[in-house]
Amino acid sequence: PLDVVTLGETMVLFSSTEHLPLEYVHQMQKQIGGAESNVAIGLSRLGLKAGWISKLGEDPFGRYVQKFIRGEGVDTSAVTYTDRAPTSVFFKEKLSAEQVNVYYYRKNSAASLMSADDVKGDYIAQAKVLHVTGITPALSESCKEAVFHAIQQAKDHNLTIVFDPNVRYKLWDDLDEAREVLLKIASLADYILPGTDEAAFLTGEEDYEASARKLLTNDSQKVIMKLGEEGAYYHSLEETGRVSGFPVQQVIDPVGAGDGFAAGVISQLLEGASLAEMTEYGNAVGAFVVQMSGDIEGVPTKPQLEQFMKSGNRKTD
Ligand code: KDG
Repeated sequence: PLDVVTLGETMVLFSSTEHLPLEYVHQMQKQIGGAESNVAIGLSRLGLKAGWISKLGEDPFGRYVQKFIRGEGVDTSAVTYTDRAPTSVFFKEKLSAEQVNVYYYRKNSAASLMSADDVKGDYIAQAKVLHVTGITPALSESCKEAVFHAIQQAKDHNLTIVFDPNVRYKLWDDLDEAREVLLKIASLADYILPGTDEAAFLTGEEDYEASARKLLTNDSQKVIMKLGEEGAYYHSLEETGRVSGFPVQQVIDPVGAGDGFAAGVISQLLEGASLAEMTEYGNAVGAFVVQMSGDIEGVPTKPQLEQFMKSGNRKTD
């Protein structure tokens, strides 16, 4: 049995090791990155069993991605391979610690060929939580169908659905379509985890409390909104609140913080914790991740996380 199932594309990531524009970088570090596998790996480090559904190219990078993710303890038995398209890659340009750009080489990738057929009901039924992001439906029509099929399977088998909008403007040709698709998924989710700018994009509402309210389309839904270093804000029909962020000594690489946040939230959701506790854990894992290079290299194990949370030097308002 699994605790959590997620689906999406993971790419080989080439990351520059110096603060330079990419055209001047000579050496790069080979890692992997993919929002959904980042969450699965995060959950695995926190002691939970996560499964990741995807499609990889029948090539060395495909094997590298699967071995890496499996090596982190994530179940990859639902991953399939194709020889019709390659495993995708992306490059991370670091101009400074906070200023990071990504360049994708992922059009017509192996993962973009994923379809509803790749999402098996029996596999989803093993888990308690389905995690989806707004990246997967942007990859192709068949990937979008795969996401909606996964959501339907999750509903049929009573899983809790967690949705991170992860708006990637570079991946959508039409932003109105993006908004429509992401709002549709949000309306089907139990937990929605946007950033403030994503919530503003989706609702047209700049004020974050108002946009959280607007994202709720039924009484049982909950929004946990990331406020960056300020922490996060939770909103449900019964309660709202803000949980301040954890202090970070030095930001090394902000990419992956949102995925760490999702892993922290989901780990507590599975423990039956309160919305405030879920938010607290999300903040803590997010703060941990930004202090190391790479999307997932900085995700803590459970003892590391608890030690960090106990150390206590919290930011005050
Ligand atoms: O959240 C981090 C992701 O953005 C990164 O790993 C790459 O999955 C990725 C994407 O599509 O942007």
